[in-house]
Amino acid sequence: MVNLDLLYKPVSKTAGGSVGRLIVASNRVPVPSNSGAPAAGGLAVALQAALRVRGGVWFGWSGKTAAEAESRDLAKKTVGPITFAVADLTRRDVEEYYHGFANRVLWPICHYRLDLAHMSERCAEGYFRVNEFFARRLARLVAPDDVIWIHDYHMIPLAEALRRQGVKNRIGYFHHIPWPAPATAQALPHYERLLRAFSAYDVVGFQTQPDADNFRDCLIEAAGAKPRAGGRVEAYGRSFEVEAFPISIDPESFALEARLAERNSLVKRLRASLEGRDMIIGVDRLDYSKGIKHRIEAFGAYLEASPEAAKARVTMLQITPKSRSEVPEYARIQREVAEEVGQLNGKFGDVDWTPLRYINKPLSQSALAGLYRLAKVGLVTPLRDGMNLVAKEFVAAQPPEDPGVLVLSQFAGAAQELEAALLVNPYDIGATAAAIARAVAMPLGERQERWGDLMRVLRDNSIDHWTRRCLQAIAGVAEDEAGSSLHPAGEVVRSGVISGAEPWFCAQSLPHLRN
Ligand code: GDG
Repeated sequence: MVNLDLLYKPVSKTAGGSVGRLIVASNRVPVPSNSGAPAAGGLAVALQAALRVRGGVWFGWSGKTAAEAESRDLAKKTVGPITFAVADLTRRDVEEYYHGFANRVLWPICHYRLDLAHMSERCAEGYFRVNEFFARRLARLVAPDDVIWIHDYHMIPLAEALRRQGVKNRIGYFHHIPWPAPATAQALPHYERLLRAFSAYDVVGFQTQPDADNFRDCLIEAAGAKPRAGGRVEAYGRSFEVEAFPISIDPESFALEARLAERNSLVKRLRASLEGRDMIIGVDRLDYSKGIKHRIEAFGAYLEASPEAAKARVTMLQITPKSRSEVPEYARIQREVAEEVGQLNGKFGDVDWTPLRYINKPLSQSALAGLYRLAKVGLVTPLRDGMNLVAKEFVAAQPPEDPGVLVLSQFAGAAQELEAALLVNPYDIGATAAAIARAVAMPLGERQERWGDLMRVLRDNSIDHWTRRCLQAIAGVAEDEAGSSLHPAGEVVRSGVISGAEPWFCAQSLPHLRN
């Protein structure tokens, strides 16, 4: 078992020898419940471990609305060395910043779905306004030595807004979703304003190297940025690091959870109901980026092409908790997927066989781990995904003596690492159907070999490793000590003025952290 306290021991000390706290900011904050139930999900657990060791604050939106947000106090809860501090937003803020710009502009465009982007100047202004509001609230909590780590696309302008409040600390950002190539990214409203906002960070992290490269290309094309050694770029008068940090899970504890879940009553019920038939599993939030409709079509094509599969009554279980139902594009995909499920079952089903079992409610992580372990095939076929942790969880949950096979979209960030999966183009229904057939029929030896390779990747880059790498980079002590001492936090390269609130800031204007 990894000793998290050792992993997250502070990596930086200031000249005076004091050690800064960690401040995490994300759209949603896992404020512990009064029951004392632990945070669910690997990322929340890992961030809390880091916060526990250094002490610190987790800041974000409360998920609640209030008639007047500005005058309200932050709701705070302190558990040991961690303070959870959350702010309410007004209904208009939520509409414009969250549903409007974050979920109807940034999310679709970063997932290459320009056709689903809903441009609105009102929502764009709301997005920047709410980030200013967050910055005013957060700046009051920041002490000089603190290190700040901001998560995800809801909060891109937060560092820039903090700098305007005079915050000079080291600030890092992690983008959990893809960053598209310039030709697509240019469709973002306020494109250059967003790019400039990134330059207020000391480190900007992406899931994969192609994402980091895309981002760097955007800076070069739009701002004449200059790439420098050690992954640094100079843009908008500032030098900062752009790096790939592929997020992961804790494979050992997930494997343990899956083993223990064999005793879970839901898992037992499913096993009994399968009566020895092979099961294929899909687990996704109900989101158009996850490729659920294409996947159902591919399962249908597989059943069509493999009469033996229909005879063997191979069964697919698709677990799909609803998400963002207030956004019209999500309400539509909800209807469309339900219709596809009905059609498939109508076409292939029998009085004693429902080929596709479709569940809209969320299950416990333990049940999920146990279900992955029961499945012969994990079907993870997003049309585009920053990483996709389901792919990694499926691998970790497999029994080594009889592992299932991962069929993985080439457009998931996870495909960059999980090369031993069966990689597919999810738009190619025939090819995905063929990959399902190959996975179901794969001999034990090949399954074990592929699984061994996949597990090695997970063990080499666990969530703890990811957290430590990110924090070291943000603290500016990892690979590029010289670079960071040349350009400490807040330094303006060309003007030579060391201040986080210099004119370039004034010239323009984080299942789990988000839903
Ligand atoms: C974003 C990026 C990136 C799902 N259903 C249930 C449930 N889940 C859990 C899974 C997994 C998580 O939700 C989903 O994570 P993903 O990575 O697959 O996808 P997003 O939610 O889109 O996350 C993504 C991620 O951020 C991290 O950086 O990988 O690319 O889009 O952990 O297990 N958990 C429970 N019940 C469910 O029914 N308990």
